[in-house]
Amino acid sequence: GRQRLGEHAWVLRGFALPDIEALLAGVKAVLLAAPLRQMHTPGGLPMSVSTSNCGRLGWVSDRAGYRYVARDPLTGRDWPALPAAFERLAREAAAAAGFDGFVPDACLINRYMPGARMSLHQDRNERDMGAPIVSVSLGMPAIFLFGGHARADRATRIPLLHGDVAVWGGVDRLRFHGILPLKAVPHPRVGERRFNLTFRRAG
Ligand code: MD5
Ligand code: FE
Repeated sequence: GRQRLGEHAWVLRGFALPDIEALLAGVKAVLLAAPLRQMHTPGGLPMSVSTSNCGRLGWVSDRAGYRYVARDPLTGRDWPALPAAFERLAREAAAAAGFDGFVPDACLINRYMPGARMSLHQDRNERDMGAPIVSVSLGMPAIFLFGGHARADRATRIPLLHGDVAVWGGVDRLRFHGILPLKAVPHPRVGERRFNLTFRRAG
């Protein structure tokens, strides 16, 4: 089913389930070439999620700020290519939410262990604000905070489960959002962790 969160924001329940094994194999392959690492906020604090990327551009954060770069600062190499299953899922999910022709050039992989969280923020480092963002949840459940256009706006709590895909664009693209601290509820296939794949048009 499709659950509408906003004018241009949808959760596609279980949309990724038919492709789960290909997605998990893709995550494994990407993380072998570009290992998970803890990024730091521009203020110097370590984030509680661990992160890597694939695609032409990857999101990084350090004392110099948030930005997209073509090379992994840890290895000095280009980020691994988007696995074919990633690209297809992102395109099909975007189309199912009304965004035809989405071709992502960046996939951020966030790994949440129990207790990890993401505080309320906006995604505003992408050049093309006309393109949607597609987010795929794998593993342990999370509670997503879907806020408004001001930080102080009340946020709705949305559970995101293994295989759910969320798509945001248009007037909903710049909403504040976050993830509450994860509870330790081991997932039978993925274990005590959650992966989130976030597909963007960054360049
Ligand atoms: C996550 N990641 O579960 C989330 C899912 C990030 C991040 O937020 O920046 O790495 S992405 C959900 C999202 C993206 C853009 C807009 C909105 C939600 N929204 O308007 O609610 O690791
Ligand atoms: Fe975000």
